[in-house]
Amino acid sequence: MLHYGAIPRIDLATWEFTVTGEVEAPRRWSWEEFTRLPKVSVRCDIHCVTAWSRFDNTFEGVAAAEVLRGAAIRPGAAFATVHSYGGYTTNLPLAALMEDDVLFAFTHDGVPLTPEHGGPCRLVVPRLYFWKSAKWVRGLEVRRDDRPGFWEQNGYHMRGDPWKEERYSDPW
Ligand SMILES: Nc1nc2c(c(=O)[nH]1)N[C@H]1C(S)=C(S)[C@@H](COP(=O)(O)O)O[C@H]1N2
Ligand SMILES: [Mo]
Repeated sequence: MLHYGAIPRIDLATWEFTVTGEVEAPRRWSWEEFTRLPKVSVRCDIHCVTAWSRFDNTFEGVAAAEVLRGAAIRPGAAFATVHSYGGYTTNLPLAALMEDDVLFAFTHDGVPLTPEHGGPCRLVVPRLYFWKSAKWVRGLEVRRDDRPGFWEQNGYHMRGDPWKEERYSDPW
């Protein structure tokens, strides 16, 4: 499964990225502002939950920790919902999002992300299964509770660590 639904049409003139929810200082950037933030480059392997992996990728963009810097996360908030254009969501612990290899990427192996692969901007979380790496991102919502995202509501694991093979949630 590469993505659910159609590739959303995104106009850079109206693109925005927001940080909302349990923060004292909500943030909002235009494309021009967002792409002027300090950049990082991350080299990683990626693992889809349905068995395939893609080795040795280089992504460049803005570190998730940089995006959250200055937002003043409220005490008690420990999770985030990532929101995408098109309606996709996924949930992550803030601690996983703050790892230094997590970024909102604009390029893959030196070229701008294609719409198919999440362009203009996608999340990349190398240490978790790739469904957590939301394509076409438009913002982060900081939360106190761990609200399941799109796949997580449909049986995928809340955490998704490939090394622990956290693919699907246990039925209960
Ligand atoms: N917005 C959005 N992001 C998404 C998905 C999706 O359905 N919608 N699918 C996820 C899944 S299951 C995978 S495996 C990867 C695929 O990324 P790729 O198309 O760049 O290989 O995107 C993830 N990000
Ligand atoms: Mo996937």
